[in-house]
Amino acid sequence: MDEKQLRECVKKFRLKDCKQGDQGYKRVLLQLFGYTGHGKSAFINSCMFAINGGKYEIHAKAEANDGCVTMERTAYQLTPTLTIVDNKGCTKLDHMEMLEIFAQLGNFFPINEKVERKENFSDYLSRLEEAELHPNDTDIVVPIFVYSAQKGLLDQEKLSLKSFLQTCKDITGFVPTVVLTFTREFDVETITRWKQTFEIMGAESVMEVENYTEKDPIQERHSSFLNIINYALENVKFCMDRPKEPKLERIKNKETLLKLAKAYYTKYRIN
Ligand SMILES: Nc1nc2c(ncn2[C@@H]2O[C@H](COP(=O)(O)OP(=O)(O)OP(=O)(O)O)[C@@H](O)[C@H]2O)c(=O)[nH]1
Ligand SMILES: [Mg+2]
Repeated sequence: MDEKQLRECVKKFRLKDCKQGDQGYKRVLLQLFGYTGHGKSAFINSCMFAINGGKYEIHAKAEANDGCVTMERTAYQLTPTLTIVDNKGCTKLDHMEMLEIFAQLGNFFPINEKVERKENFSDYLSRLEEAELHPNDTDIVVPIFVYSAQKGLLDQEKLSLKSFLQTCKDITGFVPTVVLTFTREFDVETITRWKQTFEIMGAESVMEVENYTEKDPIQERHSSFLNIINYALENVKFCMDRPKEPKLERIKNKETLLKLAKAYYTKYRIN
């Protein structure tokens, strides 16, 4: 598809047009996550530019990382059906930060609200319980892992990322798409090596982009962003071919999160 067709597909996508209808879902959330500074917010600005055209604008601001005691999920509507969600990046992507992401992917933590958190099991538990006051089971969450090609991965990190990506899949039903950023300065061989690295870790789709930035908003490369969004929507269409039970999925996810959190906090004896 050319750029115009891709844009049209993205803009026209509606859940009710899926084979079995919307099955109780109202919107698709593209939930971004990854390390701080790897280009999540720039990716959102780039997607908005690619969809809406016009002039490049900053919607999602780069935030200074303050040690992550305050977490925020910020939503940006791309189309009537599609919303992209930013989060504050991880510094180490350790178990604590992974638990936070799992809860975001399960849509247990609120959007557009600041959340003060403490690093202990009872706090995590009470935040999960609080989520039940306003249970949100009408979003399909599609995970997108943003990673900078300028960085490197140790073998130990590859191992933990592998099981991390698998759990992201267990929660959402989708293997996270890996969006490789900062790719301009690298040759095809390097990008191919990155793709293989992530494929070994279980990724099914690794897509490279050079985000638009304030310094470089000019040379148009909308298709690379539209392709990623369209790929996410194709995956949603595919999974919506099967009968879905949003409420049951939420219960199953809560059990998964509780099990993971309990195992983690017991191991480190943080109650
Ligand atoms: N050259 C280049 N610069 C980029 C790219 N993506 C992001 N940047 C720049 O890198 C810096 C960090 O990008 P952000 O989008 O703020 O990173 P983030 O992942 O949102 O970081 P946190 O909000 O801290 O988690 C900004 O100055 C961006 O303009 C890219 O693909 N290429
Ligand atoms: Mg950001």
